[in-house]
Amino acid sequence: MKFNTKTIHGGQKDVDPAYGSVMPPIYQTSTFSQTTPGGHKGFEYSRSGNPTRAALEKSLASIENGKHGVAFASGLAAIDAVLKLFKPGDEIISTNDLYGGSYRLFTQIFEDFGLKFHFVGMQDADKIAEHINENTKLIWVETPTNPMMNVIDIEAVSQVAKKNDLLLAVDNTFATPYLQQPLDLGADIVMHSATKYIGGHSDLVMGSLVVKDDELADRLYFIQNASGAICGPQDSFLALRGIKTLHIRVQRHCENGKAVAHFLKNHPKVDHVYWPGFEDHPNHDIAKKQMKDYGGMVSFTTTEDSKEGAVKVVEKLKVFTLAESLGGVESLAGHPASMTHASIPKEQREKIGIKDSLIRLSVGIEDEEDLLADLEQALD
Ligand code: P1T
Repeated sequence: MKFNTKTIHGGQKDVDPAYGSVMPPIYQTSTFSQTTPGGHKGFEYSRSGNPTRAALEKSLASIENGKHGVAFASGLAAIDAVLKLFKPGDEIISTNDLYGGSYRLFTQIFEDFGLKFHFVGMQDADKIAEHINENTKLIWVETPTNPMMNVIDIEAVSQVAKKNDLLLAVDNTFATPYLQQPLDLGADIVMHSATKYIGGHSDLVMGSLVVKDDELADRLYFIQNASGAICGPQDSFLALRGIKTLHIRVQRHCENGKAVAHFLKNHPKVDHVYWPGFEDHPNHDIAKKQMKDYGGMVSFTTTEDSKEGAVKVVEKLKVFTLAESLGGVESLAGHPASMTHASIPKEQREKIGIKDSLIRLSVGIEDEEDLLADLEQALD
C-alpha cells in the first residue's frame, strides 16, 4: 500500500467484526466482561487496551512504516514513556533546539531521577560523538526543530547511533509521516505530538510512538499500561478521522507555508525568515534529501527586533489566531519566548537563536490571499 492509501486503510481491516461499520466503533467502556478469570475476547481493561485505541495504534504503525503503535494522553506522555526505558546514570544526547516542554521534562523531571542530558546542535552529526561515553543510551532528535526550523540528517545520526549501539528516537511532529519517515532512515522510535498534524483539527491532545522492534514494543506497551498515560476512545476516534486526510491537509499546509515564507522574506519590515525550503537555509540540502516538502511551520523576526514589536504583530493578526500549538487546519501565531519556550532559561534560549523578537507561525489551510493580507496589515 502507498502512503495516501495507508492513511485511510492502513491497519483498518475488520475494525468492526460485529456489524462491519467502516469506521471503528467508539468503545466507550472502562472494562470488558470475562467468562472466567482471564477468559476475555482480547481486551480486559481499557488502560491495558481498548479496541478503538488499538485501531488507532495500527493506523499509526502503518503510516510510519513501523510494526507497533503506542498511543498516549499527550506528546509529553509519549516522551515520558521513552525516558522510562532508562535507569539512573544513563545518558541521553538531545537536539539543543527543541519544544520547550520536552526540555522541561528532560531537565526538571528526569534529571532528578538520575538521567543525564547533553544538548547538542546536531546539524553536524559529527558533533554527537564527542558526548558519547559508556553510559550513553539514547539520541533524541527533533527535526525540523521547534521553533528555529533547523533540520537534522536522520540517516547520518542513525549511523552514529548504530556504530555506538545507541537507540535513536525522532520527534516527527513538525514533519509528519507524509513528509518524512524516520524509521526508514534508521531511527528506532518515532514520536509524535498527535495533538498537531496527526489529529489536525485542534480538538484533541495526544501522543504516539511507533517502533519496528518487537522487544522494544513490548517494553513500551508495558510502560504504557504500568504508568497509565493512555488516550481515551473518543480521542482515538478523532485522531483516526484526522489521519484519513493527513496527506491532503499537509500538501495544502506546505503550499501555504511556502507562500507565507516567500511573502515574509520580501517584506521590508521582516528581518529573518526561518523556513527550510529556502535554498539559503543552512540545512536546505538535508531537508531536500529527507523530506518530501518543507511543511507549514515558519518562524521570523521583524526589523524592529524587540519583544514589543513581535507582540504588537501577533496581537494585530486577525485570521491567524494567537495561540499555543500548531498543525491544525486553522493558522496560529505564537511568541515562543513567552509562550511555548518560556520554560527554557532566557540565556539558553538566546544561545540557540530564540530571540524575544521571534514569531512562530503554524500556517493553516485557509486561502493564501487571506493569510498574506492578514500578515500585511499586522506588519503595517
Ligand atoms: O503538547 P503535547 O501533545 O504534549 O506535545 C508536546 C510536544 C512534543 N514535541 C513537539 C515538537 C511539540 O511541538 C510538542 C508540543 N508543542 C506545542 C504545544 C507548541 O505549540 O509548540
